This record gives sequence, C-alpha cells and structure tokens, in this order.
Amino acid sequence: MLSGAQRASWDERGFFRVDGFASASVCSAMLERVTDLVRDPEQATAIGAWILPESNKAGAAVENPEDAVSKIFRLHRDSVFAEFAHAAAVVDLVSPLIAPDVDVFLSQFIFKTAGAWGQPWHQDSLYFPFEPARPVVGVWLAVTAATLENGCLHVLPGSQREPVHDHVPDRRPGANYGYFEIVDHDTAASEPVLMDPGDLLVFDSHLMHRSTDNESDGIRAAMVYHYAAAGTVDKTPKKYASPLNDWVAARRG
Ligand SMILES: O=C(O)CCC(=O)C(=O)O
Repeated sequence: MLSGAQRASWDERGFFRVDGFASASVCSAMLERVTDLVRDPEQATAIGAWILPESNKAGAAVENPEDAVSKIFRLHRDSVFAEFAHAAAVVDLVSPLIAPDVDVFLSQFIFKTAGAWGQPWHQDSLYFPFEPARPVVGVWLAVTAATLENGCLHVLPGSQREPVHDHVPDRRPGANYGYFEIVDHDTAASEPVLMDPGDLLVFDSHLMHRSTDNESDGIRAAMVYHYAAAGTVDKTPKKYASPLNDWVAARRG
C-alpha cells in the first residue's frame, strides 16, 4: 500500500513524509481536546491520560495551564485521538512496515509552547524493551507548523541501520522527565523536518532524531503514535515504574 517513493525513502533514510495528510479540523479538534484535558485534570485522570510538566517552565507564571505542560500521554482510546489511531489511512501506512496484525501502543501530544525545551538526540527504541524489538513505527503529526524557530524535528537519515546507542540523561540541569541523549554519534548530516499543520512523518524507531527548543512566541504542537506487531512482548513494566504503553488492536488480518 506504500508508494515506491515512500518505500524507497523508508529503506534508505528510515522515514517518509506525507504532506497534507490530516485536515485543519482534525488538528484543531486535537488541540481543543488536549487543552480541555489539561484544564480539567480529573477528566484527564478518568480517561487514563498522564500529564508531564515542562521543566523549563517550572515555577514560572503562565497564562494558561497548558503553557506549563510538556506532553500528555495515553490518549489513543479517547475521541479524536482514537479515531486517528485507527483510521485506515494511518494504519495503511504502518501495517506494510510491520505486519498484517498491528497494535497502537503509545500516544503522546507534545505541546511545545513558547520557551519549551526540545528533546535531544535519541532513538525511540531506547524506550521500547520489546520482544521482538522491531519493527516499531512512529507517526508524528504536525498539529501546528513546525519551523526552525519553534523547534521542529531533525532527523539523521540512514541512522535507522544503527543499533540502539548508549543514551545519557539529558545534560541540562532539571531536564524534562524521560529525556535521554546520544552523545557517541556524529549527527552533522542531520536534516530539519519543516512541516505545515496536517503533515505527517512516519519513522523507524531506530532513526536518530531530536527537536530543538521553541524560541518563538507561539506553540509547536504535535501528536505522536507508535505501532508494533500484535503479540509483541512488552517488558516495559519491568523497566519503568509507571508504564505509558497501552496496547490496543489497530488492525487484524
Ligand atoms: O516533537 C518533539 O519535540 C520531539 C518528539 C520526539 O522526539 C519523539 O516523539 O520521539
């Protein structure tokens, strides 16, 4: 179901993009829903969502609660997020890279409001102690524009062929929870991924990527999902105290 160009980019570069994938109404519905959840933490808890504060704003006076939030996880059973996770157009992109039977196991909305920190160079598989370990596919939807100034993603094409490197804790004092970085690999050949709202990036969980800080005065929001084969053994509960993964069938057969 992938085009020749998508497959070639996947094989050679470890990712492909689909511009104009989601409508403006989907992007604004996502942003409205997460804003409601962050402003109503009881509702967020009731649906099992998990809110991660933005450390670079710790203690700062903010206008709105969401301005002090980095990410909100575990959204893929909820409303517009579930609809997107299960949409045939999305699953058609990931299933050929994984297996006919596919689960969505992780979802996160990244607010990245003005002044928020970027996430340093990493490979997502660091966070996924699975058997089998691969394939795992990430889907990154630009909910707002992603620019150099507001902290777009940067990817290192071809790095999906690397094993999972050692990662050290993000070296910035008081860094965001869960941020680790690769310091043993040359990333000089990386490319920024500039996106308009609704553009989609599909990427391998071994692809090295990072995002930079949001130095603009606006938000750079994204919705990210991860997919793997149904039946994958997830050893996360043995590794982390509060697992964020929630395995849900996305396609069978
Ligand atoms: O969007 C960002 O700022 C970072 C996202 C990222 O690195 C990830 O989803 O693994």
